[in-house]
Amino acid sequence: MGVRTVGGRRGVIRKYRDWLPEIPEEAIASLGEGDTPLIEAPRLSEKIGASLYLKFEGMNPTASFKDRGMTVALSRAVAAGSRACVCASTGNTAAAASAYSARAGISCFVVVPAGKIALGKAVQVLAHGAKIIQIEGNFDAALRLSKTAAEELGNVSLVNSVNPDRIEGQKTASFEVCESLGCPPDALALPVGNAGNITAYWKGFKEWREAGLAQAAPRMLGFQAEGASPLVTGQDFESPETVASAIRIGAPASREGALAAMHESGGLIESVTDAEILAAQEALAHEEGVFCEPASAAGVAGLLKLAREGRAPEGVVVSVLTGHGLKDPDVILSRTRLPDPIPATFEALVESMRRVEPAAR
Ligand code: AN7
Repeated sequence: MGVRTVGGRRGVIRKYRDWLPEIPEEAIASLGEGDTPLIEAPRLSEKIGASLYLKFEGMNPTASFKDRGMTVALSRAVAAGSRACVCASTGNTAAAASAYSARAGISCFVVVPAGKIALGKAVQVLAHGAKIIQIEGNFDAALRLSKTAAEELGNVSLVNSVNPDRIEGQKTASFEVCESLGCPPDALALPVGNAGNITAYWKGFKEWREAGLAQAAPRMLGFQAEGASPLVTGQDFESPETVASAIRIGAPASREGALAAMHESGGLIESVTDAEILAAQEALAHEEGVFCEPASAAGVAGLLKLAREGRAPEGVVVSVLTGHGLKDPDVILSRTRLPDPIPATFEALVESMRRVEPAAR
């Protein structure tokens, strides 16, 4: 029998079995992913002029949305007899592949751009005992190498989102959004890097509608970081650059899926600057109490930009917060720091509390 979680979250395979490719019970590798909260965001709603909800995917077992696709990919790899998996990653795919490989009992190789993945994600890979290979090249080079490795070496599954099982698992997030709201939202805003997630959400919303569970599907609003925005400019980026390391991708593998989602839904794919991303990350943390990593704030950054330009969507809007803020401590520590210690006296405490600033800047 597949390894179960008992009580609480069932995991997306057991929850949405009929919507997914066939997976034998004994092959299921799950950590109870999915069922993440949809959190109201009243203060940001006011700024945007719509009812904004945050789908907080940082609440998954490895703290990013990747777990939804990885449970399906690893379970199917095990069912097919794979002895190992390989992936390229800007960090979160690596963390999820490492955890689900450990759960599935197979080896895991992750290929990453040297020095370019956030600290928390690298630590996760090391903790799970996966093999991390740092290359002197960017994500796009890592993906090319990983594909070739999977093709040339026997029994090694590629678990990037070019693997359709990843998209199948990730589409379950749209089902949850529809179930939580009772209907699809009017618009869904999310960050776009390799473009697997926007492809998966759109597939999920279409299937929900085709099954007769809803009449409509949301407008898909994708946002790339300006320094890594090939879907906006129409040109691949040879040296993508952004503070949002998760979406530092110059040649998205699921380009077609992303463009189809935009066109078919009457949506858009635009870019936001690093400054806008960091401001949105801070607004989410300071004003709504939700701490996500920089890339995950791109959707809210985009909505705030559209609002400033008088183009914000109306009605119910969901923004997907793809990963947890603890993944990338450096980005916070580069802007703020812990204050110096004070003497352990009441006077010093009061004096310190009187100072206006909440933390040293
Ligand atoms: C937090 O881990 O590509 O558009 O290798 O980690 O589906 O690529 C991560 C992507 C958004 C973009 N937010 O999703 C990887 C990787 C976070 C992410 C994205 C990523 P896609």
